[in-house]
Amino acid sequence: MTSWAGAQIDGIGSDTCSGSMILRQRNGMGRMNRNITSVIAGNEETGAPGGRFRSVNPAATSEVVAEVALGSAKMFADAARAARAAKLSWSDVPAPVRGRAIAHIGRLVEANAESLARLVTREIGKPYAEALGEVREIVDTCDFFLGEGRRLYGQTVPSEMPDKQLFTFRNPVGVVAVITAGNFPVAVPSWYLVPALLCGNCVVWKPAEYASASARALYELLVRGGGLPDGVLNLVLADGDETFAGLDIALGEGCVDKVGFTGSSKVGARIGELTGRHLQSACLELGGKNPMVVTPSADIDLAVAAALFSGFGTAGQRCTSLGTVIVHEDVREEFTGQLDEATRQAPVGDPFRDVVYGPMLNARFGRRFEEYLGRIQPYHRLLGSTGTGRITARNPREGFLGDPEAGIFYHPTIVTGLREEDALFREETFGPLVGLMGYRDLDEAIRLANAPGYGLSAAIYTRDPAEAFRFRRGVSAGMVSINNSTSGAEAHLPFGGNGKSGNGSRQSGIWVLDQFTRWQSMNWDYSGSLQKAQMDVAELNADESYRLTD
Ligand code: UN1
Repeated sequence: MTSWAGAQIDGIGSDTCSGSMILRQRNGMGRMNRNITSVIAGNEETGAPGGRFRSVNPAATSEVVAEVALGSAKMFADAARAARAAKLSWSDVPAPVRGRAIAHIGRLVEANAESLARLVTREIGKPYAEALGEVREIVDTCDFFLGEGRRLYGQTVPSEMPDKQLFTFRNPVGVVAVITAGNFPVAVPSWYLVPALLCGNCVVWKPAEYASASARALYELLVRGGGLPDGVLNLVLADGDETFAGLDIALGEGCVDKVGFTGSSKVGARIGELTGRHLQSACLELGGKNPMVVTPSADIDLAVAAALFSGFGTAGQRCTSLGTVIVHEDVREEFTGQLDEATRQAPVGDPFRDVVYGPMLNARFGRRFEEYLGRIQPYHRLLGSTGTGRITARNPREGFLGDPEAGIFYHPTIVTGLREEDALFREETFGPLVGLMGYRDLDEAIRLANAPGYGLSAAIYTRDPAEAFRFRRGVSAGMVSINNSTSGAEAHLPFGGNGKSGNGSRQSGIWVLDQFTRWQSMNWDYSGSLQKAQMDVAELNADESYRLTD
């Protein structure tokens, strides 16, 4: 078992790490760094066949959060083999005992909530309050699944013949490969890891490189809290190409039985293709271009608050972030004016202060967002800030909290005058940008809501129940909010998308159990004879010609 950290995770500014065997060094800022490695079958993989990656604080890029030793395709495949070797020992642990492991994990995460949230804020720049909420989501997930260990129900089913009984059982799938993004570096992974482990699977987890320290911290809490034997949970830090190649090898060897992936629609399609070749269906949680419809009966103040939170919270880097507001022409001017004002007033900056949002997740996301800003057309009108693009001393944001030059911060941008053919309308922009367009009747609003072809989350603001239900029925989204923002799903509802947002798989709550278990049916004949299904079945004589007479 590894001893990377004690039961308490180091928080910001802390320079102690009980029980640590990790190599440490100081950077120019005097802060303690962490050398982060993969862990396979309980062993730290200190080599870096995939190179080294520096995880920096995106709000203060001179601060190194972790030095990461990246693995290779071979390392990924080795991890899958280790998971396969541990498979029987974990699936043989009675489900209620696995449920207790989940209970302990939940308590340990709770006891480390603030340290973990601080680490998340330092590593990916999510405002601290949101990071605490993210950690809460892990605890909620554990609270939900700890009892599932005592359920994990199968059924007893009547047979069509006497002295024969039918049963169904949920079996673990075997080895689950989990590949996650870094915008929710600990909560979204827990949506996979917790139920996968509870169901009796062994896991290989490949988190985003730029969120390695947060991932490693969660790994420690899971392994220590759950008392997980070596090989049950394996952590592989690697880039996308090596991971893909490693997954290909592992699938080919029959070492991976299920893939869970959260990330872009483009990579999701590749993973779906690869798993399909191995006759598997991946659990895919992909991007979103999430619409919010504002009807004439809407409470405009509420709708503005929701658009601000879901459009710009997490710097627009949730898969559930608001993409386009579709506003009825009768209230368009009023809504636009208020959203512009609210966005101008919104505090942006240091994620440890009280801000609506902080920096981009890392430089890569800043660069990609700039490509989208390059799609702004002369006919668009931009609102919401004192500038567009990166916030700097020469391109300042009024009211910015902190030093914009220290990190990767972008102005919030509201784009009005959007057209249906615009890339900014059709594609996920994954940054602080919200589009705005008008509509005249609800059918048009629903058509526009579905037009980009995603289907993760959609919201409507209305006081008319008929409109709310027509919208629910008409939108393609897996998650619909009435008078609530597009983001902020609760941890025990089915979560997942359609179209470009996923392949219909659902995470969370009882629904995710179907991802991590396979149904097995059993029949038991104790009649002492060979009773043949469909043939040796008793017939009742029905008189179907009978009619009532007046
Ligand atoms: C994601 O961005 O991948 O509903 C998930 C929400 C969060 C989850 C977002 N609870 O916004």
